Amino acid sequence: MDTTTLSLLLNDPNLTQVLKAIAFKVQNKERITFDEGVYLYKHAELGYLGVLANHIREEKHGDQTFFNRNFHIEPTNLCVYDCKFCSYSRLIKQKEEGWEMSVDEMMEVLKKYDNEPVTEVHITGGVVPKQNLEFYSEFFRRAKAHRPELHIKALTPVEYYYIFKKAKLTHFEGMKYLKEAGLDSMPGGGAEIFHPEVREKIAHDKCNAEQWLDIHEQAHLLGMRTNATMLYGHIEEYWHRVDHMERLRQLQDKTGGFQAFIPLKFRNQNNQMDYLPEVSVIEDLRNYAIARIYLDNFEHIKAYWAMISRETAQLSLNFGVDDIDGTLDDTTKIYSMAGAEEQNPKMSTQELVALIKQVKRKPIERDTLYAVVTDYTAVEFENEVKPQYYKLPVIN
Ligand code: V47
Ligand code: SF4
Repeated sequence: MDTTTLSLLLNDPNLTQVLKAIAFKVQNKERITFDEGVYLYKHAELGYLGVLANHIREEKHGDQTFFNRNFHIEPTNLCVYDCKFCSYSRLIKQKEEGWEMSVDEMMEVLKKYDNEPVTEVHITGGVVPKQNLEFYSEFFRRAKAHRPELHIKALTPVEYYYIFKKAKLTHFEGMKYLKEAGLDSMPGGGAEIFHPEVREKIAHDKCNAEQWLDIHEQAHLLGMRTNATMLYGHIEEYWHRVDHMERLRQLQDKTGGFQAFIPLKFRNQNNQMDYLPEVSVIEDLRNYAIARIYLDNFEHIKAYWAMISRETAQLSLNFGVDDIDGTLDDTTKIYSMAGAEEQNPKMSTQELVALIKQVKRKPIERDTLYAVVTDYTAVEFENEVKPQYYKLPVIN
């Protein structure tokens, strides 16, 4: 455990009083305040944040680095909403550019993985009237009947709010109905930035913060585990990020139902906010680290490699991250459309393991609920695989 580096930091005479007080809090496992969170964003440099976040990460998980074997189904890329940052959806009126799957078509995608050792299907996409409560309950029932052990992590409060309202159900009734149909857990999407000052500018017509949080709360009450995301690096200010994490921290105190926090870097291609520059990798790492420090009641901080690149995912493991999501298998279009480096994100288990081992961490395949499936620390593959990067730096 990295206590020496933290002790060295605590004795650094150049630290401001506030940074020193925060470091002591981390050492004593005390919670930092809203103002201290904002102070970190404004004043803390990368090295300092890395020491604190890595200390917390190693206290919680040692060198263990989690991933799972999953695939995505994106039932539609049409959407009734108009989020300004979204590169993925086509408004309903541009229907010719979109797809909208039937339950049979979704089952066909699911069945492609019949002989693959995947443990999770992650379902997310746009919001359309036809994909309603009955549509999803039929799909969940058929998916469970076909492959009972496959974990269904599906949809977000954005879809649920729309679906339950049309079905005239409360959030609790709707979640209960879908849980009984086979829904196991909920991914973290749709959170964006909670504060209305930002939300009204980037995602004005979908569920608001209170509705998003309430649907998660009802899911937690029903015993489901869920994730939470934050879309950062666009028009928000630092205090909006802290406000976002504060709301999550409060709900987590109440229910304990969140598993992972996943910061999502705003990517600026093919959307209505393409005039904004993207933030730097340094800012990405600072953000992971501050999330690790602020969200003391979240077990896991996840870096979504398909979005931030394999190299940044490797680096993030020293800045509080302990999970890099899954193998994906080429089934998600959300990030390639938004400008992420990889057009068809896909990594074999062997490649993921090599990526984690290269930065001297322990690769652990987990299921959705973080039960260990395989510890790859001592596993040697027959044919050595080197981490593959989508591009190599050009040196002139
Ligand atoms: O809610 C949309 C984001 C999210 C852009 O829970 C964008 O395990 C960046 O939530 N730039 C969906 N981000 C993806 C998501 C997710 C991903 C991986 C794992 C999990 C999990 C959840 O994608 C949306 C939105 O915040 N998004 N457009 C964009 N231009
Ligand atoms: Fe629709 Fe989701 Fe895109 Fe918003 S982010 S427009 S809700 S698909």
